[in-house]
Amino acid sequence: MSIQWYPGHMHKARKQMLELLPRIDVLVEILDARVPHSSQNPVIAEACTHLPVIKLLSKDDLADPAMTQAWQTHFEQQDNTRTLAVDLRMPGKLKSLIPELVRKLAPTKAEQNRTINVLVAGIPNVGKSTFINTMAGRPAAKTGNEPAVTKAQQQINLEDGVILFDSPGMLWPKLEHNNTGFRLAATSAIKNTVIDFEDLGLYLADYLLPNYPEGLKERYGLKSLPKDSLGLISAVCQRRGGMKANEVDYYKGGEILVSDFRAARLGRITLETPEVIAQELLEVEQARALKAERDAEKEAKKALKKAGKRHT
Ligand SMILES: Nc1nc2c(ncn2[C@@H]2O[C@H](COP(=O)(O)OP(=O)(O)OP(=O)(O)O)[C@@H](O)[C@H]2O)c(=O)[nH]1
Ligand SMILES: [Mg+2]
Repeated sequence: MSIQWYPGHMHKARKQMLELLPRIDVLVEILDARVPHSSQNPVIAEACTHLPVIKLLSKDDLADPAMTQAWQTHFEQQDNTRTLAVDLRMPGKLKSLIPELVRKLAPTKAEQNRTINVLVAGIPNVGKSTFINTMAGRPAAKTGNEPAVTKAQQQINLEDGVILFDSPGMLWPKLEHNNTGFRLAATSAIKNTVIDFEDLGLYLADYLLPNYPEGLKERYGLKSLPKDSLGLISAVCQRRGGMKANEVDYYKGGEILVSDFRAARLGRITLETPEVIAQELLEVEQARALKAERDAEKEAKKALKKAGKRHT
């Protein structure tokens, strides 16, 4: 199964972002620390290559700390890129650090005491509006634990000569690797109504069994773990009310597992590593090359057929 979600308002948001870009000095790209690569929107990355970027890894409180460190090291190898891993709901270091970092990344404007315009962008539900509110110190933007809460651009003036532009969460028209769709669905970037929780539950079970066994054992009171994903979902159903007429309800079991993951009841978990992503990018490249080859063959056949017709 492949998950896709690209409603019309995201297309509109993309257009609005492109219109705003000439005024922007710094990009704050918010990524979900549980899926730091899968939550990077290639459309935003491509449009903003000319801008210095602060990658904020949000929901740090839910992610595996060792993996977050690995991802920060990975991202900081890129030019003009700083990273911070944070719980965006907590003002803590954010309130002083962000204006300071922004000024460092836009030194000319900072020296001339001119206003610095910052675009806050990212996929749905990643914490853009929460970040704006934390920085503003008041509930200036609407937030909510579901994707597509913000529908239009909004700007907030901070006292330090920095303007933050909030924007609607954006995905892109095609999620090329199936795992990207699963990871975005698991972390609530995709609307629940387009998710098949049976498939998503099995995907998550497959990943968690070898990578985070202790959290599963503890949450579901298991002395040893089942050998595969079907076995895990079955155990979840038996222990957490997912049986229907004495049969395992895999859809319900998937919903329970996903909900426990989302609330960090299985521990702090990250769903991807830089190494796994490097492998998946290769797979995407190979799939693209294969498709290009097939398309070329089809075109060649069509051309041959046309030429044949002309000669008869
Ligand atoms: N645990 C945790 N929750 C967070 C964090 N940041 C945001 N949230 C929660 O995530 C949910 C989504 O936050 P929003 O700020 O509305 O996300 P958004 O990116 O503006 O979402 P859209 O406008 O729908 O694109 C809310 O329930 C927030 O409370 C964080 O760092 N940790
Ligand atoms: Mg929002």
